[in-house]
Amino acid sequence: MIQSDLDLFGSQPQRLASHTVLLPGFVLSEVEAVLDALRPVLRASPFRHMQTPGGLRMAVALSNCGALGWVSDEKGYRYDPIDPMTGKPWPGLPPVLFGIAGRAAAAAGFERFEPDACLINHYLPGNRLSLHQDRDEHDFSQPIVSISLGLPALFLFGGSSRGERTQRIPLSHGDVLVWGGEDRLRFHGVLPVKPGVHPRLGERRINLTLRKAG
Ligand code: MD3
Ligand code: FE
Repeated sequence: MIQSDLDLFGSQPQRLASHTVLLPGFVLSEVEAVLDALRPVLRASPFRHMQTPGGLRMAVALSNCGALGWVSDEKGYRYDPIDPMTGKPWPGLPPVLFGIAGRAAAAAGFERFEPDACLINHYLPGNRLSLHQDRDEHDFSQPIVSISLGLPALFLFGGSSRGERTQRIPLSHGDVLVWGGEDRLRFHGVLPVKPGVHPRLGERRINLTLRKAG
């Protein structure tokens, strides 16, 4: 098989830091199953723009599935079992996402990852996510698994303090990124998504982050 064929199906895992692994194209063969699973989730709990505790509207729209969902409002950031938009529990975590998360985590060296939350971010061209840490989860010993779909993006991979230099890492449709251990609390963000049309998802980027929140 020639190299360009290999790239179509994803190349070898890339270790970006001691406990951070990029799995290029890890979900490419399962994208349709993932999209089929997301459709009913997003019908029940549609994308919405949340407010930051400072009163700003987040540019990135989001939803959740799983026992817990990440929410933000004037009172702060937290995980909540209830979708504030519907007053009902978040849709269940689709088995296909639970399965991918476990296999990706294991491929990156984290055994027995059992996520209970999946944050679904929706980016339009121009949308960015400013530098932050993910620290609303209960147990930082558990990794996070991220699945990127649609338009590509450059994610910013920083250090354990905000001021440290950041690396820019491209994330493409079908890529999975796993980070844990001493990388779990690194600052990170996403640069503004460049205008474009993805052949399957159109003018958007969707990122799923599977977490053990509770
Ligand atoms: C964490 N999402 O939802 S995931 C988030 O693409 C979030 O929507 C981004 O950050 C997104 O909280 C990024 C990928 C990511 C990449 C590198 C990291 C998360 C990371 C490095 C350290 C810690
Ligand atoms: Fe994050």
